[in-house]
Amino acid sequence: MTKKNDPGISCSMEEFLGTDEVESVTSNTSWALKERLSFKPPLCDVFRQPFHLLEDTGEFKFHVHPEARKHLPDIIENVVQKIAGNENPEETAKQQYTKQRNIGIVFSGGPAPGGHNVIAGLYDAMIRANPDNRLFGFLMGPDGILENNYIEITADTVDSYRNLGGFGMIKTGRTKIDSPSKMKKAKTTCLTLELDALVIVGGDDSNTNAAFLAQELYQDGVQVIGVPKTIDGDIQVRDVNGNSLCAVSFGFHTAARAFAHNVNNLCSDCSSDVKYWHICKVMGRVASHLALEVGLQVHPNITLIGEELADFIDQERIEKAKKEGTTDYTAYGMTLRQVSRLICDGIVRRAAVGKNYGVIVIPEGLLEFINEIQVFIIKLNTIIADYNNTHDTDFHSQFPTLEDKLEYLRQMARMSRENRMFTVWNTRDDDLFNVLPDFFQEGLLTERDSHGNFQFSQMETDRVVMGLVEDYLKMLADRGVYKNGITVESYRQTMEEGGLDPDLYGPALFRDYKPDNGFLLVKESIVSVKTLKQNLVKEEVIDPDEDIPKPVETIYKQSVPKFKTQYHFYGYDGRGNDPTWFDCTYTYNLGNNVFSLIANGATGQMAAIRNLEKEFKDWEPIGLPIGSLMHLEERMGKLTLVMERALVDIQSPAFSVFAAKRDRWLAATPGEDCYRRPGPIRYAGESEDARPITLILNDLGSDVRPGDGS
Ligand code: FBP
Repeated sequence: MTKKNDPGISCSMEEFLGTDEVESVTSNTSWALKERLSFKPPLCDVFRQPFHLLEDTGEFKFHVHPEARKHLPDIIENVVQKIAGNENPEETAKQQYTKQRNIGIVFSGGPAPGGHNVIAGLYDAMIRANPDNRLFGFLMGPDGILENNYIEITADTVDSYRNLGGFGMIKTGRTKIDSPSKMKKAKTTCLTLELDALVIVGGDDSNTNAAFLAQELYQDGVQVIGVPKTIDGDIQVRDVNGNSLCAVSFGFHTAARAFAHNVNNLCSDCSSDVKYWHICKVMGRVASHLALEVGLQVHPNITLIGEELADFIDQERIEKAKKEGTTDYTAYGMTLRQVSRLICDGIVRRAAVGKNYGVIVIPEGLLEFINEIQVFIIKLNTIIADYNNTHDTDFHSQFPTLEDKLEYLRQMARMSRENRMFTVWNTRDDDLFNVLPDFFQEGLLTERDSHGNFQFSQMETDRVVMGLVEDYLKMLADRGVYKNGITVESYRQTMEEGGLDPDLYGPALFRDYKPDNGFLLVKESIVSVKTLKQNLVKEEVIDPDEDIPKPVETIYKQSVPKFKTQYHFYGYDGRGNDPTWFDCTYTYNLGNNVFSLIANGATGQMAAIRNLEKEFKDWEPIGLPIGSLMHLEERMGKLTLVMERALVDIQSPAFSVFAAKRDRWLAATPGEDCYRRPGPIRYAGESEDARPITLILNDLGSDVRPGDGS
């Protein structure tokens, strides 16, 4: 390589491209990469000891499901185990701990920042115990196990992925090992590779798989350990007494921080050009944990939390039904229309103080919590299935267009009204359904998958909600309710510059005209130039044959809001982000934890860290019995044993703080907005955001009684 030493001497493009300087500035190895690769996450004290043992604690209890007891007999008696240091074990224990092992590891499901550090932590711990230990990484997720497709993970492989995001080292996939034939294939691979242990890094379904594999491979002596991964943050474990044992899965913090940083950038943007509402859909298949964390990190003007909407009770409907001597079973859970009204209310209030812009956060899984959507899906599933069962042709061929399908539904609703007979589809269903935008109606009426299930992931949740918002805002604008507030100063300046007396026109133009009001709102009855003139004439500030004075028209035009939106989706970007300090450290310790569990013979356990909600010095590595965390859930139409997923607890301190502060964060008052700058992701050194805010608040408020307003 040549060096272009003298900038004064010209050279050919070919020579220029061959210089060291060009090579260096365009190299794949950025300074950020070098820094990340060399970062050493701190280890929990216990992992500084050369050996570890597992202490069974009788401290934590679970309600074990009888089905789990029946299907997982060899691992169901597992308990919570603490990893304890053991400086000087007996010789046999030492030999057992350090014996040569073959370990397999697989990533399962969507990527989550920190996965590579699980591998790094496991690798470092196993090499410390015995340099001959071997680690095999199954490629492309569980398919790698089924097809015996793997790489051997070496020191060089590990060193080139330390502290990096993604699952690039061995990739991932969503295949489930959920049938006897797949179980058999998995077993064959484990035995062929002479694995002592298999590590499954995944979400609720993958950890469920880990438990069943642990049972399957028990007699063969292959241990199976799970690791809690998912950006959705819905792997959270508490015992029956509410003790938190795993506050969050890894990857959540990074994804939330990445989303928060980007959402905050939009807060800066919208409060600068003051013309857009930025609509931010954030990932999270069902639970709204990510949306809540983004809300707490950034204070966007409006953040929706699905779990809260499902919990809503419409008192008005209940009272009305009571008066009529009936019960309204549909008064529980918010409807889409109510959600859109809620958003509109915020938009209108902000516009009134001159803020016709803002940021709205909508969780990806929102529709799961909207009662009527669930009801529609169930009803339409039934209607389509019934039609197909009783006719020679199928529903979609018979009614190919949306209009055909709607007409069929209308007929059903008419039948229920005219004949006063019970049909699955009644007039109220039809009314509610017709409020939905076409594309959403079409989505709900599309063909079901092979199991007859509706695919939520195909819905554009944000556009569904905002479509209704736009319609309603238009209505509010037509009614004169949605208006831009005008500052008193700008009103007076415009009028005086035009040679008009502001105090003469003020009472005719504005509701509650007071010169010392911060913002003035044009009267509701003024919704057009025509109605403006009518008002001015009525208030006798101009004659009927006089034109509207230019400054007055200018003020009116300024009061008419334009609702302009920009849509953003935050999901894959945050999921692929390099991990935060929290996730780097959490996962590196999880990897170490996995080795301690394996070296002590554990199987059917999930590696976890207790006290994640506290400072790092309090973190406590533990093993959790996966079998005890299972319950029955409907999957593909049948009840199945799965690890329980945690939704946002609307009684939790974190949610309560959010709920108490959100009106302030809407900032529908004159003056500055309340946006918070979380800053970009950090990984070196502790900082104020060393943990998710949700965790910090839940810890701070752990002694506060729910509903205690004092
Ligand atoms: P995991 O639960 O497998 O970690 O994945 C979660 C997730 O990132 C969700 O937030 C999102 O809805 C989904 O994956 C997207 O899945 P896909 O990668 O198949 O598009």
